[in-house]
Amino acid sequence: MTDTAWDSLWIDAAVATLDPDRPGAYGLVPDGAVAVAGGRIAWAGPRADLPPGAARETHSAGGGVITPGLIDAHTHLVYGGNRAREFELRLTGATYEEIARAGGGIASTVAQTRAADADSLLAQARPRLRTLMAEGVTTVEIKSGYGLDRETEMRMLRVARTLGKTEPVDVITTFLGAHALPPEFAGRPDAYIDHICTDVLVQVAEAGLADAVDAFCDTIGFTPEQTERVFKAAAAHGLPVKLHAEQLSDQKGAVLAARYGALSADHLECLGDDGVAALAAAGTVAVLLPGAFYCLRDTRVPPVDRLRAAGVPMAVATDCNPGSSPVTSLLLMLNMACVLFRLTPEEALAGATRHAARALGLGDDRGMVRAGMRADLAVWDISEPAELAYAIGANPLRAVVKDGVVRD
Ligand code: DI6
Ligand code: FE
Repeated sequence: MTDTAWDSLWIDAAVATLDPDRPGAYGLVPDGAVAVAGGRIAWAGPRADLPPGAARETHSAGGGVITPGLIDAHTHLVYGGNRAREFELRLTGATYEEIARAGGGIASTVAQTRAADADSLLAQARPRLRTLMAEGVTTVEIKSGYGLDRETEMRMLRVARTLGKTEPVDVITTFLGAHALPPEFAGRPDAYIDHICTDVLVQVAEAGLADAVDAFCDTIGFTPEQTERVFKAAAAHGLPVKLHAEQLSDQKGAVLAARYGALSADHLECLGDDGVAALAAAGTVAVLLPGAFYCLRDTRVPPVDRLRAAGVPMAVATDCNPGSSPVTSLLLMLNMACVLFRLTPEEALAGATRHAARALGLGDDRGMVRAGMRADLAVWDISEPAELAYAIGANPLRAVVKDGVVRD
């Protein structure tokens, strides 16, 4: 037999493959090995079963744990300014909805984002992205939605694409033109949706700037009818959809999203049984965002027991945004998903790997340590995977492999 030639080999690790085809929690291989070739995982399994092969480089994980690179499947991390003042207001009793209705909230970030040029947006977003990356994130989704005019929406998406090209991380972009009503369309939401569908989304799609289309279906966002028009326009351009659904009220957004075969329905604090059933039937991922729940001091917990019982895959993401979730720690979200939403640490980690990949339409490509998958790995100085969700404020990251290459 000829020995295989690998680019690199990782040993001295427990490998939390997150591969459901492997027995046991986390798909854990206690004394594992991972071989990498051509930016892909060539082999993963018990070290004792490693086929004969030679690697150009052998890396020790130091007795730690290897997981798939983390995936943050829901962020709004490109924006101008911040909303610390609004945070202060909320602490004196104003609600998120009251601030939004008074012209603050998302509208205030829209004004600051419109005023920022691409360089300024890049300079503001890059540290946020790097903070996520420092915790082992190898893929991140970034939404538009703070421009709400063609020029600024496209600028946000170009900045997101630039981040993906200039940082060793994959950026998946989502067009969120239907995030809020811009001031120039005050009182005319249907006209704004027309503008999105016939102008902005068309230009965004033709420029190849978006990988998916999202909307905010809620009392301070858009109605299900308006959302459906956006979904139809997305479908006409061959773009998959996702939805901010049931965050503040039950608008039956998840049912609508499922009807359009959405990749994900996100937030879901107010999700009803009909929504759970629809997500299960459509195979749509439920993206849980404990940072927004926590920062808004929400008391309605997403129906995790019912989602679990129905077999709906649950992802966990930061929702990194200046208003409801100024969060740049995905590890903290794993902890909050467990403590606030009662996920198990294994479910939380699957939510930031395998299910997060699926929420981005990348489930066949990443999110597991399995032969054939992209070689995106995080190497941790921990002795068991539950430590990732258990500890708060610890960052046990030892190394990151992106497309087979060790990231600096
Ligand atoms: N829900 C959210 O949590 C974010 N957007 C949305 O539709 C918040 C956006 C913001 O407050 O700036
Ligand atoms: Fe969001």
